[in-house]
Amino acid sequence: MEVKVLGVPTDFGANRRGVDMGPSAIRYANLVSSLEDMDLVVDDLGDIRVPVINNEANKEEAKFLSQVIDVCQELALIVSKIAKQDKLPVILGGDHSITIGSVAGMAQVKEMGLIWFDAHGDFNTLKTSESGNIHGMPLATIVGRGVKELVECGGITPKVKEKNTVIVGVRDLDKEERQLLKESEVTVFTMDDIDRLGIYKVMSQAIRIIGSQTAGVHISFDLDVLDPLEAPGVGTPVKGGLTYREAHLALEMIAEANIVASLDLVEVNPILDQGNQTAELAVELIASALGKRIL
Ligand code: HAR
Ligand code: MN
Ligand code: MN
Ligand code: MN
Repeated sequence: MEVKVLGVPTDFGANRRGVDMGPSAIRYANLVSSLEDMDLVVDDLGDIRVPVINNEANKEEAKFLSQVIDVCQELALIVSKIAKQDKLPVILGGDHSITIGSVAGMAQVKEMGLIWFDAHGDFNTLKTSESGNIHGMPLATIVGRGVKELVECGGITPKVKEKNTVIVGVRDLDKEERQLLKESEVTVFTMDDIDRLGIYKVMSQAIRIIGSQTAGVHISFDLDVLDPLEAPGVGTPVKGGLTYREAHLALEMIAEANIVASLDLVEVNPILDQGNQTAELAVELIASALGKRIL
C-alpha cells in the first residue's frame, strides 16, 4: 500500500490557537521514516496552501467560514485524486474542520463509513454552537446538517450517512448538541461505554456496524480523545480519556479489519505540548492504524 501524506496547517476552525503547527510537529516526530520502517511506500506531498489573515473572526456567523470552506475545497480536490489512484491519504491537521475536506474528497470516489475518535461530538450546527468555532461542527456538517455552504463543500451532500458513522470516546457535549446527536442515527460510544464494555468490545461493534456496509472507512482521530496525561498538546483537553493502550488497541483492531481507506490526525497543538509528546504519540498511532505489530 502506498501512503500519501498531506499537511493542512490551519487553525481557522479553532479560532486561531496554534494547531496550525500540527503538521510540522508530526513530521518532526519522524512520521515518514517510522512508516518506511514498516515497509510502506510513503510520499509526503507537503502542506496545502492556507491563507494568512490578520483580522478577527466575524462574530455573528461561524468563525472564519469562508477560509474554512476554501481550505476544505482544496483539500477535497487533492484527496479525491489520491483516492482515485488507490493510494491511502494520511492527512495531518490542523484543527478538526479539515475533516470536512478529507471526507468530501473520499466521498467523491466511494461510499464511505466514518469512525470519529474525539472527546467532543463535533455535532454542533451554527444554531446550537455556543462558540461559533467550526471545529465543533465538522461531524454534523459531514452528515448534512448546518450551514448550507459548509454542508455542500466538496460537492457531495451528505458526505457520509449517519447510519455509517460512529463516534468513540466522547465525554464533552454541549447541551443542544447532545440532543441533536441523540435524535440522529449516529452510533455513539461514550467513555462510559468504554469503561463498562472495554475498548475491545466497543471497537468490535464499531467495526461490525460500519465495515460491512461501506466501500471504505475514514478514520478521523482527534488527539483529545486521549487522556490529557497522554496527550497534553491539544487545544481543548477533557479529563477521563482513552489510555495509551486503549488508543493503540483501537487502531490496531481497525488495521486488522482492513477497512481503512483514509486517515486524519487533528488538533495537535505544539504550543501547549510537553516537548513533542503529543505529536510523537500521533506518529505511533498512525503506525498502529496502518498495521504496525510487535510480532
Ligand atoms: N463543543 C465545543 C464547541 O462547539 C467544543 C468543541 C471543540 N473542540 C475540539 N473539537 N477540539 O473536537 O465549540
Ligand atoms: Mn474534534
Ligand atoms: Mn475534540
Ligand atoms: Mn497490541
